[in-house]
Amino acid sequence: SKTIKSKRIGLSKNDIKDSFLENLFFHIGRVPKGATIMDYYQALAYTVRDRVFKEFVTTVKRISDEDLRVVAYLSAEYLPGPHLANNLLSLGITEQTAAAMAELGIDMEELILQEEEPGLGNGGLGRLASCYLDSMATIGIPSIAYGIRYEFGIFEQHIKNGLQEEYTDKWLQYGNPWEVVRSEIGYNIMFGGSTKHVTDSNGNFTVNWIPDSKLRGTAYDTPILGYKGYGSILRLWRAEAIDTFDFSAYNKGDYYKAVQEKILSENITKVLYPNDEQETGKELRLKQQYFFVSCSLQDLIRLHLLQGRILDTLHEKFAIQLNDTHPAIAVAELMRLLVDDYQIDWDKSWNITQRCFGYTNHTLLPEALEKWSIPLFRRVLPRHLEIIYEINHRFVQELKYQHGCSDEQLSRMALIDHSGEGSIRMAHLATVGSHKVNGVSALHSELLKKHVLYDFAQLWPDKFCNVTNGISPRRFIALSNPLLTGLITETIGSGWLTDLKELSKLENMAEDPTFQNKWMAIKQTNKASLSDHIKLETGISVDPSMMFDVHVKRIHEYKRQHLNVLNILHLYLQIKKGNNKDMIPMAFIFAGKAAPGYFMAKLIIKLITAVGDLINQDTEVNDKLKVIFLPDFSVKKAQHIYPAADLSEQISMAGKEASGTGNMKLSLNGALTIGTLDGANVEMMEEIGMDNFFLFGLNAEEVQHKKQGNYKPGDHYVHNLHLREVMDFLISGALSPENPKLFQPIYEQLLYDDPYMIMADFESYLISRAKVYEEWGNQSNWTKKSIINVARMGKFSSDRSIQDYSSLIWKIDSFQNRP
Ligand code: 26Y
Repeated sequence: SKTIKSKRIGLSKNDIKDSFLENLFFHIGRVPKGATIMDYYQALAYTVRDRVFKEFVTTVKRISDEDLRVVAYLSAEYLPGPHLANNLLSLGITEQTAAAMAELGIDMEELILQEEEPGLGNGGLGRLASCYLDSMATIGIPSIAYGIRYEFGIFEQHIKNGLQEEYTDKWLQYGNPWEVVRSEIGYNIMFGGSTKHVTDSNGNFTVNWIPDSKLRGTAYDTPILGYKGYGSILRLWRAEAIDTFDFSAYNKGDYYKAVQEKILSENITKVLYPNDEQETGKELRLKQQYFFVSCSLQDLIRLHLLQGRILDTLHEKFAIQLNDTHPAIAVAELMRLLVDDYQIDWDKSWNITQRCFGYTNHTLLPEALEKWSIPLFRRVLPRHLEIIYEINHRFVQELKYQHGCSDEQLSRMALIDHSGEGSIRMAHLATVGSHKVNGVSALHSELLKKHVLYDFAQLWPDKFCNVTNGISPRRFIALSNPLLTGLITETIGSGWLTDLKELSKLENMAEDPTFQNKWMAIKQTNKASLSDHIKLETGISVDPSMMFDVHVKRIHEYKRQHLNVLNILHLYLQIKKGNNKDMIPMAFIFAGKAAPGYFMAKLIIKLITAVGDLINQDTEVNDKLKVIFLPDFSVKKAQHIYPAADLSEQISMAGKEASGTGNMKLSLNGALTIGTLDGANVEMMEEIGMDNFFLFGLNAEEVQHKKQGNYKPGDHYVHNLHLREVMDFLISGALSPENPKLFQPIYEQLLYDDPYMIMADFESYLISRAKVYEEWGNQSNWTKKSIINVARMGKFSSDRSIQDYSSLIWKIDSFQNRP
């Protein structure tokens, strides 16, 4: 990289300007006269990418020269957000690039808005993977992230008549300047068919898998640059047909059948499944998982052998992290590669496998625990089924004869669930095949050991650990909230962006009136900007002096957006009754996607928009209340919303939210939290302090206890007048005159079943909200709390999470800690 001439990748304003014009000409084939804004965006993207590549190549060389241990992060989802602004920030060239563009009469901000973000994930889990990649690159943990290059990412959400409609996400339609295709890096992937067990002439026993279809996975690389740091790579696989793939069809002269097969093989990476809980046995999804896992493991083996090493040491050179069970088939696939393809004996292969893998669990929801039916699995991966049976057999033997487990324990722990047609429990496969298993918050890790993986935690207590989630301060404050970032840096220097604990230096300022005024003014500006955005997107005017109460995340019953709605209806009814003397003007802002097949979640969106329609137009209430549903929540939109929030809604039923990360993003931007003792809220409150956090609701233990007793949601309806009024209003038809029974399913579920204990937590929510209003009344006091919230967020940097993974699980040193 030393031989690359500096001008081509120079960081001065003039070098950037020159390369921009060159790229516009040589990459896009245009001169400024006649170039479109998209042409400009692409030319700037190439200009920045060249500079990112330089850092990337330097890091790769160092890993190879020093023969360093590398993290391979396996995730079916990523949500990197737009790359351009982030790379400018990481390179430290935002200002000179803006100046270079300005000299050409171009507004850089406008170019930044042109970028389509890669929506290659559903929500928290995908975004977490991207925060971790950012942190690994920043700290200098040698890493490669593997995933799927979905042609269509998460659907685009439109709201029509208050209902969600889904449109395909064509993120690649104008090309993707951030990736390079590595046509020479590709692997053959097999599906279906049968296996043959043979003993060759030397008496060696081998298994041949005779598949009925094959395809090729090709690597598409996106370089990832850490903040003033190192390079990493996001390597995504795209499914393609193998040229000479279907001999039988060609031989029979059936050209069209062969072409048909070709098209089918490309389907594997067509589309992201938009579910983040249930996915009932979709064959294509299993194929996606196996496809990307096999490509990734074959790639790791290639890289390992390329360095002149032998496979026996694979675990010394790679720590492979499984992001939930979506890539858990890797356990069986690595065994297959070692045993069948490289003829390493079973015990040795198993030792390597277990030492390679770590497994991160992200959910306790029973419906989200992946299971694959055995007939389906056999059809797609016959050899892997045999391998899983063998792993299971040996595991059960060990439990029986070494640990004296009872039959009951055996059937609870086995990899195979024999009920019905039989199924494979992927969480068990991942747990047995890994040397470490972690949850994503302290509470979640405890509950994991107590419930979902209880028997395993008894058996192997040392295998279990916790790594509390974190977020990238670069993405979620430096990029999203430049004003606040400026004020903080002006006050405590810039070290906090790579050492978030330094934010604690802000504590001294919490009561300083001048500082408070600056802090408040920034929040006000951010709110005005969101308000403009809301007007543009929805046509609704929101007064920026209202309190912005923000509830943004996937729409799920357990996240209880409808609990929030019940409170809004309560406020509405109070105003209508004239009880609005000192009511605080509030804007309730919602955003989030619902899984397309999730009836209740979609009905909750309709409920939010119906309440909005009722309130926003009613002049008797709309100076006190506004209800907004911002369509098509994404990383890009999120960056707009977090900086403008006053209050953060983190109100899941305790025990259901594994961690949450939106909670951290909002608090880092100065919002106070109203929340339950769930997921990472618990640790946030520990850090922030009870006085600066609005806690309410049952805790996880109380929820558990109530569920086991005989919980009667109707009792709360009878005893709480406010709840009764709200529920009666919900069923009155006033929210949907054209279809008075529209919300009956929500009403009846709450009243007669209430699986998420909304009725039980309603009163406590209202009491906690009353404290919110009281505190808001004293703006200086509120601002002090806001400053304290930010000052105490140090723990929740994804840099800290990555340090924890490195020391507890991966045993990898960062570049920073090396001589
Ligand atoms: C099996 C398939 C349908 C599936 C696909 C996606 C299942 C789950 C998911 C995604 C889960 C997810 O996003 N979980 C969230 O992970 C975050 C990062 O750890 C947590 O903060 C959050 O609490 C959890 O819900």
